[in-house]
Amino acid sequence: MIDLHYWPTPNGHKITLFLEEAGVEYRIVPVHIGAGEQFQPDFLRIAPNNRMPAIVDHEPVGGGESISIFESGAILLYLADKYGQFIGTDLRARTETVQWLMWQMGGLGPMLGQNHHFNMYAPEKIPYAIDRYVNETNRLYGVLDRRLEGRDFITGSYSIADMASYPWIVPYERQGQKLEDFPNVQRWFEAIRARPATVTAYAKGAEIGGQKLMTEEAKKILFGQTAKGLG
Ligand SMILES: N[C@@H](CCC(=O)N[C@@H](CS)C(=O)NCC(=O)O)C(=O)O
Repeated sequence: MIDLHYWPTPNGHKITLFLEEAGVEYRIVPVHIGAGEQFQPDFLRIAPNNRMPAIVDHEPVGGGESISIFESGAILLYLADKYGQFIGTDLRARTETVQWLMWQMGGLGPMLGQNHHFNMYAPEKIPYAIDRYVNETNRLYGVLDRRLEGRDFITGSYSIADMASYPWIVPYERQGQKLEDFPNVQRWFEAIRARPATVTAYAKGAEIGGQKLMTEEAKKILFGQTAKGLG
């Protein structure tokens, strides 16, 4: 049994996409990040970066104590290795999956996250910051579109690289992008959206909390953090 510490955001959805595809038994432990639950000591013990998702695997391969993991890319790799699915098996194919997973973790996720921040949440509209991240989003969509030319999925067959990337494309309108400008991304997006596991993963997310409007209280918690804690 796997405990998934989760809130329905793009990084959270990555993990339910995997668990639903693989048919793994898991239990969702909600971490209401807008209410500050990511600062609970029990959660910080498994996720010291005060960010979800995190998992605890109570039945690791080979037995022994439970293993806890934070960082969605590390979780996807762990699960892909454990269940032997959604990752290339020979050296070249595995390296390709890992490289595109890291592209999502180091580029697509952080840049689109800043796009959301400056477009939707920043108290002042700073044109330089908005342009910077909308343009970078556009560039990254272009990279993904070229990669998907002649391929059904990022590495050929459906993998953890797709599961990491898809949830970040879901809010494409809020990111100032049009899918028609990226026909390969559009085809890929529709194909993943129609997968039964994707439908179930997002339905479970909606049951937990959905994408509620960000309250002023939540903004203070999420955007006022320093090394000393909340500002
Ligand atoms: N690099 C991390 C990022 C996770 C992340 O940013 N999670 C956000 C929600 S999408 C969060 O938990 N935020 C809580 C906070 O900002 O305090 C990962 O991929 O797991």
